Amino acid sequence: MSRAVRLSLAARSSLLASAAAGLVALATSAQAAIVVPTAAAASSSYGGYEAGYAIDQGGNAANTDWASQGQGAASFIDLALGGHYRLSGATIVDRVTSGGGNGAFVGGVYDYTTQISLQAISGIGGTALGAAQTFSFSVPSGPVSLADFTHSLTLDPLYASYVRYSVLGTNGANPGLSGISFEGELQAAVQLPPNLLFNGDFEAGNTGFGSSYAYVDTTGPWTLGMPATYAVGLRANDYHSAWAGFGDHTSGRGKMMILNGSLDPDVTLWSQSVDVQANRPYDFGAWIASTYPVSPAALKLYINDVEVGGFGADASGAWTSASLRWFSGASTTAHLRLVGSNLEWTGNDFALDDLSLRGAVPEPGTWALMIGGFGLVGVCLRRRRLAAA
Ligand SMILES: [Ca+2]
Ligand SMILES: [Ca+2]
Ligand SMILES: [Ca+2]
Repeated sequence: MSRAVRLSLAARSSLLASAAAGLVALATSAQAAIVVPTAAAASSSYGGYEAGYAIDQGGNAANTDWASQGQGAASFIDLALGGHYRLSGATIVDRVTSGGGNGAFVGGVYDYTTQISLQAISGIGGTALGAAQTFSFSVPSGPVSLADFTHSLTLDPLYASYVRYSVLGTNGANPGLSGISFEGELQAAVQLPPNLLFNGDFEAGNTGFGSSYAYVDTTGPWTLGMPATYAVGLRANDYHSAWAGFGDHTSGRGKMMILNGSLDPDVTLWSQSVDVQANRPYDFGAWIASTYPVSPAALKLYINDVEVGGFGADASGAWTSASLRWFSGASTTAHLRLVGSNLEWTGNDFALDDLSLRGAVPEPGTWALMIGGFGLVGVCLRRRRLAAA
């Protein structure tokens, strides 16, 4: 009996940790499995060598590389695991196409990564959690094969929902990764509250949202050359030859909203209305990247014509996240509206992806109720097991 109580307390503290991390624990299990990251975002990427190539699957995945753009030993890539895991091992494949084109094994050992670290982080683009684990490799000599780029690592158990792979040593300017997977046990399935926005990832194309910018349907070297225009596409440089060619935020290979910022204030660049519950906190999330290095965009979010807050783009090709909290008050509808507050012509060019509006995760005061509820589920399962025995 006392043992059951202790287990139950452990389960509760694990739930508390999950809740603190902004995750809702739904179930637990303990089965060792290969864990393939579900999403990746890199510190920088060469066009055609986006972060998604580090986690792609299928026949030619071992020959497709993410390559950092000139960041050398400061390069890193953040990985989402799609759940909370106890990781005991990792298999990494260094990039294999240095000296050739992406998609075919070259085996060039320039850009070879000689030291890395793996560390749990709070989310993609988030903060470090706990200690980093560091590993070193020697540059192979002579004829090379895929095996010379493949490293199997044993981890001190690394508890993580997100992992940062950091390059600490390399003999080239553009290190990267061809592939990465982990071995681990699922600790808790995680599920964020549902995204209330439709087509926030833009994968459905130019649909489900409003904009006072002019929609551009055609690719070309200058089709997004004018202010207050936008497209929904795969790469910014498909619409403006001076812009960067990085992949979308969702998968590195999907669609995003690509915009040339307006010169006029208060022009709606994106809007959508959704139903909400009264008197509840909601979190708006967005990912934004500059498509041109000059004068990064700055945006403001209005909900029901009240300014909620602002966020801005960073460097060209670098996805950064924004999170703004809004209280619904008496409202049962939220009309979200994004406008630009940088009104420059030169620069002020950017991409948006993975917009979301979600009910805020429970506040500390409501954890007790939530955990009490899970405790009851545990009691029911134990009774059923006793009855079966
Ligand atoms: Ca790959
Ligand atoms: Ca997308
Ligand atoms: Ca512009």
